[in-house]
Amino acid sequence: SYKFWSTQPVPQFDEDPKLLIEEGPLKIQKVEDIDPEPIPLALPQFRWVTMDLTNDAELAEVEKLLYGHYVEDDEAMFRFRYSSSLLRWSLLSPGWRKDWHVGIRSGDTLCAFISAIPTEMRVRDKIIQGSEVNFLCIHKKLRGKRLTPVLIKEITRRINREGIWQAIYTGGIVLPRPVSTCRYYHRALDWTKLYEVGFSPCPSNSTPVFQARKYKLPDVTSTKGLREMEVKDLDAIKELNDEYLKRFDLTPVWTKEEYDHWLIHKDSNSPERVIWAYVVENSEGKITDFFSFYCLESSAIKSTKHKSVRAAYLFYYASDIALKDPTNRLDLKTRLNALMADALILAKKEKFDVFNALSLMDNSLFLEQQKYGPGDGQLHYYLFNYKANPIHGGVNKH
Ligand code: YNC
Repeated sequence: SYKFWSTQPVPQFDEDPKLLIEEGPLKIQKVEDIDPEPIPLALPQFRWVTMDLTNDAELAEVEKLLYGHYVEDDEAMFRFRYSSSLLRWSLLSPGWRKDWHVGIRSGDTLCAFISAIPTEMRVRDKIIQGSEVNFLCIHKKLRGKRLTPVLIKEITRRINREGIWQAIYTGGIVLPRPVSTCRYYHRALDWTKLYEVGFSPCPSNSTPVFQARKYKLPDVTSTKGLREMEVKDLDAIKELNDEYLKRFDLTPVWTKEEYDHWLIHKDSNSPERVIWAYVVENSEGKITDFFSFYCLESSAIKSTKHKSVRAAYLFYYASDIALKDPTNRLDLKTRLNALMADALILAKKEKFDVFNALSLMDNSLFLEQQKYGPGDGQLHYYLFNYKANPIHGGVNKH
């Protein structure tokens, strides 16, 4: 019984998911009919605030709220630790709106947050001008008070006021009704640290020494022509990735500016580096492949030995092998394994402890061979105000 979600324009669990349906919006509205006033807050000490994330002090407040109260694993051993650089990358993307960085203050203290960024997405053959909702977080002392529906209604109102009616969001919990579900996979880079911090258990038929050896990596990469991506590669990468993504049912549609934002590291605005991207340039100067990963640390809440785990998350990648002959899965498998082996080596060099990937895109072709293991966590993908048939392999998330 989802008291709130049963009232929202999302597919419900009692609707047969196996029936093929015509895909599209569930509810059509007009901007004039959207209330210009904020959703009322029941308690007098609470007030709505719009956070200015270009202001370092306000950004630090969001960072602090998430640091103490954002997503944890089931055993409360780890909590996502979004750095200010990562928040800037995630929330100040092209077209961002200040109005969509929504907080609730109690007195001067920021005690809840929710955000959205604009994004164009493609669901099968249809393009949607939508939004991506993320960083819903309520202070631990204010849980269970039904603040979540208020935050969601307020961000929905602010998005609708801009004439946008669809959203994509993800979560570890089951709500009505996932359009896709993925599993997290983890590949140890520093197995000993992951063991000490309680992330990786030692199998009963193994020893710590054997495990550490199992995950050892070469010192240097092996793909010829592999180098860091640069601004001059943007047009080639856009062309390659746009083509590659056509093979999937749910994808973002990026402008060149968005490729630049999401893939190119900029020294100037991030003290801590967030994104790494590499391309393969062949002897004729053509870009044939690329891959990327971003950095998201987790606080090790219970460890006395380590403060945090530094995780690389596989982001977008593409190979022109998939485009030359779409039926040839074997060559694609060989190529992706070579690329992903190099990604592990580069991430290890950059001092990451673990490499994470989801069961989406073409990842099934390399996860096992690259010694990833399935995690406990599932990630459910949701579309707001859009009915769609089930999709296998969602988009990436950051
Ligand atoms: C969740 N994660 O089911 P029902 S992911 C959505 N997403 O409603 P209360 C959630 N809904 O069942 P609490 C949710 N978690 O009665 C719970 N709910 O229908 C629903 N954790 O509200 C829940 N961040 O305020 C129930 O719950 C109702 O105090 C209960 O707070 C929940 O960012 C939460 O995991 C998650 O900070 C805020 O536990 C809190 O327990 C917390 O009494 C740690 O709420 C951090 C955490 C979630 C990360 C994320 C994506 C959010 C998507 C939100 C939906 C967006 C819809 C699209 C809007 C735009 C539309 C357009 C156009």
